[in-house]
Amino acid sequence: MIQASELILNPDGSIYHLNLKPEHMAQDIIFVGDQERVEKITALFDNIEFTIQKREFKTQTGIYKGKRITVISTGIGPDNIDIVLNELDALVNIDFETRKIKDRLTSLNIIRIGTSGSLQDSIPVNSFVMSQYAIGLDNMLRSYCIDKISNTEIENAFIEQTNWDLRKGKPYVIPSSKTLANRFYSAQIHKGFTATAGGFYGPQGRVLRLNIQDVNLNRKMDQFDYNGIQITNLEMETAAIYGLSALLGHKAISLNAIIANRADGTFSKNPYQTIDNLIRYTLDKLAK
Ligand code: R1P
Repeated sequence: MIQASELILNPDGSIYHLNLKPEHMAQDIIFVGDQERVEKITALFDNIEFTIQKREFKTQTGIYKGKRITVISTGIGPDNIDIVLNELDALVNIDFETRKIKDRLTSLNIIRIGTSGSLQDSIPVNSFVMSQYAIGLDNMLRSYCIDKISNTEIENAFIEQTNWDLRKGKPYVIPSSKTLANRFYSAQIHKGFTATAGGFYGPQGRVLRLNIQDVNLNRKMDQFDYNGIQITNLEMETAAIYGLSALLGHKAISLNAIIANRADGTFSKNPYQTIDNLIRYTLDKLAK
């Protein structure tokens, strides 16, 4: 039995941070960072059956072209992904009455629609990247037992090629779900290797007033090559989503709207249009 201090439920029986009960969730779940993006997606739905928000976690469940979908905002960063994925998994795989893990486990489909910065000249602003792999630079996942799911060879190549300082923790590399990658790929999307940072400024090499530990990291990441695999883009959630999904038995794919290009210094003139295009692309693939 899982103790009350470990699996925390609200007085109405909903899970602690997300405020959701099991019946509120669909099996197909879209993650976005920004809570305002939730309604941009559900505005395209045929109907919305449920809405709730607590902190940055806004959830809506409804029907798009006959398919029941939940959209949830995760806020920013891998630490939030730890909360969202553990609580979503608890909602489907732990019996809240008995506080025991269910005998039959449910596997969720998780699709992230995020914004991201490209590291390659060849991936310009306003394009889409589907993360085939992700490398977590943030350490969150290292609290779990990840040896069976992480790719040590690519991790070691990254550490060597970027002269990574292990005092920052050991990066972890996790693939997407192959099933979802096949489902969401088309010729209009770049296949990518996404780097997930644990912060927006220093951890992504941005210098405002503080000196950073490695000012050349983005350039070295941009030049990284492992048997032809190059790092395409930087954001803040994908590796954590892939890692926890793999550990918990869920399928995950991350789709990125490229709104900045860190290689040539450009920023999209119409980022909202690019995100809107990716939303429509994703919903149509999901409804098929
Ligand atoms: C940073 O501005 C945020 O934007 C990106 C990053 O991953 C981070 O969450 O994604 P979202 O637009 O989905 O939030």
